Amino acid sequence: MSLLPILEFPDPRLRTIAEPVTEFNDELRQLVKDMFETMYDAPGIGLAATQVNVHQRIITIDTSEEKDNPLVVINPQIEVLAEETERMQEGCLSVPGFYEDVVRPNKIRLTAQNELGEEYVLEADDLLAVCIQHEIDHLEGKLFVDYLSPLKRSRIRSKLDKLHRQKV
Ligand code: QAP
Ligand code: CO
Repeated sequence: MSLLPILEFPDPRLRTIAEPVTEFNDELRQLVKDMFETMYDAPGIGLAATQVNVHQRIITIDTSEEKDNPLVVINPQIEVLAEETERMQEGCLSVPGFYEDVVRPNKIRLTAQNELGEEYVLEADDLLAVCIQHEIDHLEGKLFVDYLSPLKRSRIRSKLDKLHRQKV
């Protein structure tokens, strides 16, 4: 098991579009384990492979209080089930320290595969629905800051740029 380094905004690698997973092998299962370890350590409720610089359609999620309900989401597809939207304060392990409101559909149906390649269907609402959409955005090279005003986004970018310069 190992903790994986997380890419941070505005790293251009976060803009990569992820490829579908075609081989459900031990290497994939090890990556999924490492992603859970990295996510729980952060701590976070969702992590997309894009964030650890692996450009395949793989997501780990656990929105439970007890951190005992891991969800593996591979090759996801979603369908919006309701007109209602949810305004929720979102954060992101790739945008550390910043939280802003984002509006998204609040009821979805997810079709995805687990780490064995088995397909499942799940209906989600509220936090889980928002988290799934946030993570699928990562696979498309999209970040929650893209939903904010250009001014807010550029303020976040300069603050993180400054922090990154101090680290080097
Ligand atoms: C996405 O985000 C999400 O800034 C998952 O310093 C978040 O796990 C979906 C985190 C909220 C819906 C609502 C963020 C950890 C974790 C930070 C996360 C930080 C440390 C974010
Ligand atoms: Co994120």
